Amino acid sequence: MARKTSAVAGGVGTTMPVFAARADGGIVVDVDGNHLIDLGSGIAVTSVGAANPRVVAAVTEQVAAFTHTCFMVTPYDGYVAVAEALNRLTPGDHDKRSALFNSGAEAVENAVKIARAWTGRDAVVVFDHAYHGRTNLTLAMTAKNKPYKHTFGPFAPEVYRVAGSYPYRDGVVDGTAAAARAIDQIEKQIGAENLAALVIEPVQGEGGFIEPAPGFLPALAAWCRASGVVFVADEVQTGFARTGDLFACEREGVVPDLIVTAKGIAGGLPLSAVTGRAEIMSGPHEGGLGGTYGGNPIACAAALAAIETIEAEGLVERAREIETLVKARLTAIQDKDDRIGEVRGRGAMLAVELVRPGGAEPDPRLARDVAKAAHSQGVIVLTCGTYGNVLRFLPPLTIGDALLNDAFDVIAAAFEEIR
Ligand code: PLZ
Repeated sequence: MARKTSAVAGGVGTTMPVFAARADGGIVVDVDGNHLIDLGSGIAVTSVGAANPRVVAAVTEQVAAFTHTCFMVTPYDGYVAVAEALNRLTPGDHDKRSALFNSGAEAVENAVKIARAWTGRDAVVVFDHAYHGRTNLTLAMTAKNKPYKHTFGPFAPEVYRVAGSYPYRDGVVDGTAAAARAIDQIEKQIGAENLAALVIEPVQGEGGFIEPAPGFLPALAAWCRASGVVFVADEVQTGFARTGDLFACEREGVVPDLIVTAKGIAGGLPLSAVTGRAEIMSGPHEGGLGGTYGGNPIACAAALAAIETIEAEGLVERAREIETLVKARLTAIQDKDDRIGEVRGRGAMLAVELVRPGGAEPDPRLARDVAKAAHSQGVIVLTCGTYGNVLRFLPPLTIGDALLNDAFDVIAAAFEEIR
């Protein structure tokens, strides 16, 4: 940590002062030989594990063959195979195309470019509590000031924020009513004819693991279709089995025009994608989309292995089993503790929102203290939320029940101790 402090820019923070030596199967081993239980998956990335044998073999083979040629110079099969897999697996059976990039933020930026090229319109709608990345355009799309936006403006124009759906806090349990509120704001303040894209996380991630009220997403998607607005699902955090569906949009049968994926797509290697309707994806002129490393062959090999693992090992079903186990543990804690305002989430994307007893006032200090206590007992947990008062749980889908139960014993004890 001393070397980190003197070598690494101070703006780059770490959750724990622990350096990893090895990781897999829900365990991170640190350089001192301590074993930590991983309920973070590197922020929802290593869903198939952090050293999945299929991924390791595929990457090893590819790295020995060639590391890079640049797909825009001399293409290679892996990129095309990943595009085919994405076109096959993402919601909807219409004709699709995909383009590959490096990070979630880069893919979100490209989804906006594609939507603007297709519609000839400028405006982009995003929601309260949204998180879409840390590049300039995606910072404009991200809601929270600190730590993301503070001192880093000015931000890209033509990004408009409207009310979302947060049943625990806004009390609107009818998703169509919440959608009507957002649509009214859009029509009054922007005008559908000026709107290129509506970009939404089907379950909000960094903003607090917020599931919208049922009906919210379908109503927005229907309005977009009727208005010629490109409906973009940001499934960077929710995608690839994380929520107990391959993609979170599937839960309500929503078929996005464009879907943005990253994180869980490639077993820990940096890869992201935009997949969508063939006609929309073909809007930009040839050469208009790209980047030196986008769809790097090693990352593509990893993605094909990760996708094979998700399908072969039934990880969608496993995410649902994790939900059952973890929700039971969390509601057992909540039954004895009125500081847990809500237990929520889907699959292996679960959270508790912490509040002051007897009300709903956010308690970020409790979230920090419980996380710290868990860390000191060797359990990696993360916090999130606009108010910093949400503890979130994102175990790898390959973790076993025994480790999960060990971890939630620690978390239950932390709630008992911290009063
Ligand atoms: N869209 C929905 O969750 C990344 C960010 C961590 P990148 N979330 C973790 C941090 O503090 O930087 C994310 C996301 C959603 C986009 C992104 C951006 O993905 O790969 O981090 O660029």
